[in-house]
Amino acid sequence: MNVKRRIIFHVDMDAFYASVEESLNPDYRGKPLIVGADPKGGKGRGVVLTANYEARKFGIHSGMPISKAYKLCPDGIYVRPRFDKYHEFSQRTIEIIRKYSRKIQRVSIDEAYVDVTNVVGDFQEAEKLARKMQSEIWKKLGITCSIGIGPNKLVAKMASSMNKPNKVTVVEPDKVREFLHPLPVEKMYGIGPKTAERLRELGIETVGDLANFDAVKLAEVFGKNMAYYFIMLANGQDYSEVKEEARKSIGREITFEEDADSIEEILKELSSIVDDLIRKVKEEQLTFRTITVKLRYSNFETHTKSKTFNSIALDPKKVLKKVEELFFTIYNGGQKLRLIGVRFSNLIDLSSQRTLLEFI
Ligand code: TTP
Ligand code: MG
Repeated sequence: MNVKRRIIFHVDMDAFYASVEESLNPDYRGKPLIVGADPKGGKGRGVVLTANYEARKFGIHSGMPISKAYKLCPDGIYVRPRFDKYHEFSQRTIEIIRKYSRKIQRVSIDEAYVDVTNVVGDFQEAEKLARKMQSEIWKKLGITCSIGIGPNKLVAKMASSMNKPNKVTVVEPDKVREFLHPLPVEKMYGIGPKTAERLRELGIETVGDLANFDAVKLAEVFGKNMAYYFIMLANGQDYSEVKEEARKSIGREITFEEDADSIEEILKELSSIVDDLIRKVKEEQLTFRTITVKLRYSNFETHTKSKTFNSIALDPKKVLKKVEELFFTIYNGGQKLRLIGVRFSNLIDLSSQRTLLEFI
């Protein structure tokens, strides 16, 4: 069987929570910024969630006690996390990536695999595509990411983490071993610090040492399955697919810069969300039957309301009317709004329906 050579991206946002904060407050750019618990002048409890690259120069990293970070960098900017913003940026990033290839697997709030095998002809074209993706994300969202490109998910993941921030790292199939073998074993994805210690006891220091180690001896120590897994890793082999999640819905949420109480402002926002979503739905040759409206008040009280229709005309004005009706069934005019969102679900793929009709 002639298996087509795959080309996979691993996209990982740089200092993600901190980048979003910088995008929302450009004054923070170029200064050490730490997202996490309140340092309370060095007496605060809790940890650093992430730090931008300026703050990392002081030795600050994710998971560090905030009091220690404060000692290392008392003049840094310390902000509390705003998870709804991070989810919003994450969602919007995925929507940008989806324009390049629909075969996407999200693995966390800030990383995704993208299979571009059917989108580009070779690794050179893949690199160009990655740079275009990076610059579109930067232009539209004001955040940077690093992209690893490889013949499989494992290599792509290793490549993106090797070179940050705002980098593209390409590892072509015949360069995989060259790329992986000099790395210390604990740098290998899938090998934790405890396993690395046991490997070191066997004299295995680098990924290359692991690849060249006697397989029988390895199996005696770790068992057959584990040994097989290590050898696959050390040779950069991975046959797992980019598992595309079936698209269940398409939505957009907006957190107001300042909590909103003007109905004009809210309706204007709803209208722009609907326009944006209808455009995307059309682009992806989809239609939908269910509309959900969500709102969150200043005190974080959250309400949603959904309605399913037999069919919906993809006309922004008509859809907006339905969205507004749903909105007014849950909106209490006396309270300020923090967030507003619209989601379309019960999606129908028109492109596959069309081919189905051609068969009849
Ligand atoms: P990461 O991708 O691990 O880190 P990062 O994006 O901040 O930095 P890098 O440039 O090295 O990729 O994690 C993504 C986000 O997840 C991060 O911005 C904050 C959050 N996070 C935590 O809340 N706790 C943690 O311990 C880690 C590692 C991340
Ligand atoms: Mg990241």
